[in-house]
Amino acid sequence: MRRVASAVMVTLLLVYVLTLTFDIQSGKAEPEVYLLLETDKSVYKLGENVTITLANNSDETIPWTGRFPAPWDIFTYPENKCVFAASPCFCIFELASGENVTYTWNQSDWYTISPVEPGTYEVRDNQAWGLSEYFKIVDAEVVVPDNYPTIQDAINAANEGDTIFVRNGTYDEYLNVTQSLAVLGEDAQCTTAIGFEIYADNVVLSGFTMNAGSDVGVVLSNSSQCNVSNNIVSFAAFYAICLYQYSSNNHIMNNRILSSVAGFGISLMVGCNNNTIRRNSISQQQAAIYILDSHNNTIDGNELTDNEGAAYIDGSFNHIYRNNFVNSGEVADWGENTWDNGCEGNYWSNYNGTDSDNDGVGDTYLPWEGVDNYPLMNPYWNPGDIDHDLDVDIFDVVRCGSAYGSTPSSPNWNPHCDIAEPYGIVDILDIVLVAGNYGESW
Ligand SMILES: [Ca+2]
Ligand SMILES: [Ca+2]
Ligand SMILES: [Ca+2]
Repeated sequence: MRRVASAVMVTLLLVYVLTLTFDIQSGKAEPEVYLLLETDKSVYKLGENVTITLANNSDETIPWTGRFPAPWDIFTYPENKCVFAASPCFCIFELASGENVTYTWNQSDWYTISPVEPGTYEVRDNQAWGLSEYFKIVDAEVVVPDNYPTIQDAINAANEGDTIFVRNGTYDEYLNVTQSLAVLGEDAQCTTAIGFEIYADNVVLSGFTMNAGSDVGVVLSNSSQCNVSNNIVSFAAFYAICLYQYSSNNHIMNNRILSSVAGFGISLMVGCNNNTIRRNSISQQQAAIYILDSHNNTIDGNELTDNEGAAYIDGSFNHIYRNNFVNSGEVADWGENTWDNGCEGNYWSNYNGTDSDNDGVGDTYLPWEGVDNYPLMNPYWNPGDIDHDLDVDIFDVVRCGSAYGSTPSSPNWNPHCDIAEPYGIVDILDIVLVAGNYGESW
């Protein structure tokens, strides 16, 4: 009875959330005018001025229709706390064709009258035009090239734990990091180096393009608890990102690895355990994933496209699931590894089995490629797509609603619905994640 009552409550809540979503969507002004909201940089040093420009690129004069008089506010992201709001920063009531207004924000929180914290911020128009731009504020002790002309000079001069912020530019340097540092490029598309060798724990490397050539893009050796994320390895002849030896508990996330001559995308060599390889995209490699004598690593949510070999694995107890292997050759698994999370495996573009119970997981030709007992019928793309049919709709909501409150021992348990922490229970946070993605399609 209690479960029925809570299911009814969840359904009511969902209807409310969905109605809200529709209201917001229908109430939103269509972008009939061509306005541009921009910041002058994507990453700022703490305390540096942020210049925000609103430009009218249309043929018509645009009047402000909403609140007086500022056309935008600044929020923390993702907390969405306002740090700068409609105060009389501009006294303008219209913007003529071809005109723009700029405002320089000194990173002061207008409510607390104190400097804001480092983090991600969003500047968003308050006239319902749907304009929004994100920027980052980093707490960097050292800026390249402002303080040092080369990245290596900055690394050598830095103290343990410092953050080095590297502005856009091409740095013809192959870098050695031998102490705990954060090295942050301004914009991965525009901050280029040859590659990085890391020989220290707790290193953060983010925001670079590695044009590695005959060198390795990023190599970690005896390095643990490092975070290598949001980088592009545009060309590496042999190894793009390589955990070479005794490097454990690292996060390798959101990197993009592009074509190479005969290379390996992400490699884990000797004694590299408990690493997380998540949401990277890897294309045109001899082998996208290569694991040698390494254990307990998690490889999930990666996009592997047009590789000669999908994965060569000579290690055990690794977890490989929710990856999309698109046109990506053979799999060789010489160890004892898990290719699913208990209910979902990977998507294989060559899988031609059938799904008789319509849960989005194939039921024939198992295990696919000799490894995957739960091959997905469609690419993995959105946690809210419970039935893996490439949209988040009422069927996904209903599946989650009927599993509400369940744990693995419950009769209505559906592991597909357990998409948000805490895992092991389908609760309101799982429902909220589905509702938050409602209406999305692939
Ligand atoms: Ca099935
Ligand atoms: Ca769906
Ligand atoms: Ca959960």
